[in-house]
Amino acid sequence: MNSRSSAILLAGLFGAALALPSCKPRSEAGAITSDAAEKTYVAPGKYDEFYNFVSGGFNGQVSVYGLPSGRLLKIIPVFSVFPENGYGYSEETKAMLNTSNGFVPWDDQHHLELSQTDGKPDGRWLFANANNTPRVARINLSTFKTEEILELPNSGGNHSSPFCTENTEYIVAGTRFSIPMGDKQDVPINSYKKNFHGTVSFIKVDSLSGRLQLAFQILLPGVDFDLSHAGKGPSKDWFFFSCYNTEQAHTLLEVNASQRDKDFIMAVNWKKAEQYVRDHKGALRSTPYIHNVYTEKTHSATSSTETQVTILDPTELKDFVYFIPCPKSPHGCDVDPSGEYIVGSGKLAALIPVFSYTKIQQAIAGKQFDGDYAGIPVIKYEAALYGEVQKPGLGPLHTEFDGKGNAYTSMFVSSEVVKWSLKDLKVLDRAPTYYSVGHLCIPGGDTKSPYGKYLIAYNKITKDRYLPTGPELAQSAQLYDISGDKMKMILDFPTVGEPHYGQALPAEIISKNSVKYYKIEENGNPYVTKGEKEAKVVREGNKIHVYITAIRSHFVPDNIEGVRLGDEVYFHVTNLEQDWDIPHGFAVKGAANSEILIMPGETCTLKWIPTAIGVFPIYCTDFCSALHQEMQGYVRVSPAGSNNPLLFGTNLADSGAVAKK
Ligand code: RUQ
Ligand code: CUA
Repeated sequence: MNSRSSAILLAGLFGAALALPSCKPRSEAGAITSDAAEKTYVAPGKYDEFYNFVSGGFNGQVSVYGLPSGRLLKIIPVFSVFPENGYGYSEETKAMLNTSNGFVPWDDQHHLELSQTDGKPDGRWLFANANNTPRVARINLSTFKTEEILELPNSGGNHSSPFCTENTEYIVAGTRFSIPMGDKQDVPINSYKKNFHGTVSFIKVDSLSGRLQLAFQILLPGVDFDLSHAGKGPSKDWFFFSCYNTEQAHTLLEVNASQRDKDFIMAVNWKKAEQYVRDHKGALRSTPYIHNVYTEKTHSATSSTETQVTILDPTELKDFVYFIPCPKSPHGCDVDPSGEYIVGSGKLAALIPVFSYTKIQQAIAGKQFDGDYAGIPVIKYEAALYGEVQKPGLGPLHTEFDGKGNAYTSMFVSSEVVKWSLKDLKVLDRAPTYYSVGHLCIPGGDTKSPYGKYLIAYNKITKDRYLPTGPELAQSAQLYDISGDKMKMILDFPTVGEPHYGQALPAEIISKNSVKYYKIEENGNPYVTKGEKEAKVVREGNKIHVYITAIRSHFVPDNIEGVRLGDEVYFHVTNLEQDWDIPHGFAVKGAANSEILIMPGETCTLKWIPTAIGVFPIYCTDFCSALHQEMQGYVRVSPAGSNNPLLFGTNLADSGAVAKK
């Protein structure tokens, strides 16, 4: 069989899992153990042991589950607007979704990484990638809010992201799609080989504030960068990226990007790259990209435009980028807790190659190269290889580690998790998944210190696992107890969006720092109202600013008159509560906007452009007290030329609104 027909065959096999229900493992009944309920039951009022952060895929959000119960605790809006709390709809948060393409209300969120100190999750931040419009986000884990989104220039999509170095010095991003860049962008698609390039970006994370800054990009040949992980311990100065389409195909990649026997894992010495940047060896390229930052000082976000990026060219600057051949379109690129082993998972490969960091260093020192690829040295496969896991299963995708010398690889095509030993690369156990597993997560499973008690499989196909819900079924995760020799499935739980990667850590690392409310005296929002006496309505031309307060169970003011057709009304709602778990909501009838949900001590603004004359109800959307249904009021809208004066108040006269000034 030539390599082309074997590629087609394997591609067919890969696709077959989608087409046939036959991927259903036979031993389904035996897959669940009798003590499963006991192991996953978290009694009412008791807390889960772990937080599990799971990417939302095409919903653009991050969801938070408790483990082992699988209970959904929260959806954190990140790259998509979220009417549930007004993210992307309120004036304070709209700026978070600005990009150089304008306001982008959605993205495709695949991977998450917890910030680390000395290679362990420290519970400070969670980073998220956007695969569509290339961006990375930082979520603050004391508030569970997205605090920062940085766009990536010179990039056609960002998949191999946002993995971090062991002290969160950098997070990375890589182009999934190579594209023409710079001043030559309007080119024929079939000039791919000549004109298309990829980049990987290193984003510096400020160790105190978490602030992101695009430190440098590495200019690379036009291939597809897929996944990545940083080294650790001895390999901590290196970053490893998987790449496919080294064929440089631009059409029917299914066939045309499966031609070569091996694609690459790319090894980058980021310490050396950092030194090159310090020595001004990079080229400054002008390119606009947007940086959005949210601060709790003002409870609002601002956008700024960055204009320059430093580009390092590894065909000119030597000894910091190398390619390592890796069989058949590698996807996962995972580094074991010791930092010695780098596991590449070729989607179409019938084995799993494990590379040795020590051997890679020896190969570089001894110049054991197999020529170069687009000017970048290619290390000899055998020179970098520690060994191969033979016959692991079909369609290996991702590997996590338990910290006890074992690795766990997901097998998409054969729908199973395969446990193998890092020492002798022998397969130790297999457990079926339902069905077609993508990523895996062991709490801390990509760090120096995994908490190797549970493994979660995030599956692509649900089929018959839950009650049918029409053509679209719930997405699915499965929880395994991996504390013994054999993996035991103990829970199925549906997830929202499409789960790709997840991260988990012991709950107390985060729960002890959780913010309960914001101090009203520290609220620096320019439109804050710190007490009911300060509530007011101000006209500035056709803009009406309503400084309105919310506290159980009324608004001040709750009757407003004098608004005219043609006005823009801004309701700046301050929640005066100083107590945990008492948000108030705010909505106006007919507003082309979502409601907003205002946390205690916070100010949020809803913009409303009335489209008709009449009296419009306003009300609280969150059932906050016994008299929540009474938490309401009215805004009167008069014709454009009306002389009705601005009147506002709450309970000041029985005739309704009363002028304050
Ligand atoms: S993906 S299922 Cu990380 Cu986007 Cu592998
Ligand atoms: Cu405030 Cu309901």
